[in-house]
Amino acid sequence: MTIFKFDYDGREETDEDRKARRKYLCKSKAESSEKNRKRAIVTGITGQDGSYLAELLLDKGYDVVGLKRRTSTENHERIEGIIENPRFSLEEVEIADTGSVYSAVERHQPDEVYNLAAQSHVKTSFDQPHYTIETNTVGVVNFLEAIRRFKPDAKFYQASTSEMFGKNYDTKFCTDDKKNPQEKFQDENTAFEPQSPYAAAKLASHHMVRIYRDGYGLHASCGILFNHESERRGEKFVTRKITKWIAGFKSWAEAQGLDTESRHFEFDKDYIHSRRSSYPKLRLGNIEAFRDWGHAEDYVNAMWLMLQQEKPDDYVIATGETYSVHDFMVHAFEYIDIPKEEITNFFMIDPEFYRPAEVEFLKGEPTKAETILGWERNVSFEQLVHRMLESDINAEKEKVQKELYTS
Ligand code: NAP
Ligand code: F7E
Repeated sequence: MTIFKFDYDGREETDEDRKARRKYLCKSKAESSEKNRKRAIVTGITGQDGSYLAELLLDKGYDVVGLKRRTSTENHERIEGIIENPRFSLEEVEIADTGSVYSAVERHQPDEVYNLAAQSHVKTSFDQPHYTIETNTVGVVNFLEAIRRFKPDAKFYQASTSEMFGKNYDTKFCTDDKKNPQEKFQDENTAFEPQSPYAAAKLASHHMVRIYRDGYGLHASCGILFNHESERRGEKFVTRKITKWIAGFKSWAEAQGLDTESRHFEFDKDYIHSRRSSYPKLRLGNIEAFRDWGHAEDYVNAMWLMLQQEKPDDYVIATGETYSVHDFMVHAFEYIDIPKEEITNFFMIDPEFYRPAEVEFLKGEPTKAETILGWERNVSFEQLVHRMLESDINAEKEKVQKELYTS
């Protein structure tokens, strides 16, 4: 760095001197604000949560290093909005590869590390258990070790999951009323009983984080996040599968001349039923499973809040409401004016989508996060369903427009 001395040997400051002094002061101000900026590493940057979290951190003034694994073609759709941001950089790191994880932590000396990368699909974990353990457990140990060795004061966030509760739940008022889902819940004290390789791998990591926190004093926290969805949700998860199907169906119906200009189209239902064979039905597995669904934007804020606490800890992040997959479908179909009584005409059960073991019921109790972190959710269940549908319907419209222009 050039050192300017604002000492002109007794002579008056010239215009040239003044310009040089201003330039120096501006530069040193920029350098010092760069030094004061927090640096975060975010793994799983190309995923749903990684993209929302990176946006949040950039808004808060962080430098963000996004880690992605090597892919043969680019998959930057979710990070298109931030990729040009000068405070954002992208780097290839396979999290199960110890050397590349160590190197990233050693070189970047992060203040905060958010580990969101994972093989995140529960059904896939039954088909690929080894790979799931490699990514979801070995990958986490790699980061814990890297932080312990190269940046022990870095704060660490681990993406734990409600899937770890598996079959287990607690009940309010000790009634154990199985018929009333509102009586049942899971919170930080509920015992874990994982039902899939995905959940078992995440639970092993959950314990490893606690061990590094207690054993080495790392500031390492786990968010036990219940299902959270969004317009950016992966297409193999049930909510997005439903909203994408509905958008595709609506677009098809419109192409048949069955829609009006308005969002809520009217159509001759008998006609649609008779023609429906030309549009494949939505195929689903267990539609009786209950989930606690929130919006990912609200949930990434909880991740950040956890790392701003003086003490590391684990927190349940959830809405406190639960709906079945069937309920989700009812709300989603209603959006395009297909009433509850009629939806059976539009989907079918396909055993291919059943899992060897299922988690039947999830409903989180987020009181600890609300009290200690001051966390709150802003997007209701209805808003979540509508936002996902609106986004998929708009995407379908754009697709049709493009096809029109290119044909
Ligand atoms: P997601 O959309 O599936 O994103 C997962 C990310 O991990 C993707 O960027 C993926 O890269 C990356 N990844 C996968 N394997 C990797 C590897 N071996 N090395 C490096 N990167 C790898 O998942 P999400 O919904 O954002 O969830 C984020 C985290 O929260 C995950 O750990 C998930 O298990 C956990 N979680 C999610 C929920 C939920 O409801 N969304 C609830 C609880 C916990 P590609 O883009 O190349 O595939
Ligand atoms: O399934 C049932 C399925 O795959 C939800 C991940 O983000 O949340 C997610 O895991 C429910 C299950 O999410 C289909 O059997 C019925 O009961 O959307 P999902 P998930 O398994 O709850 C947790 C918290 C995570 O941590 C995970 O990373 O829906 N279901 N029919 C179906 N599920 C899928 N995928 N496809 C179907 O056709």
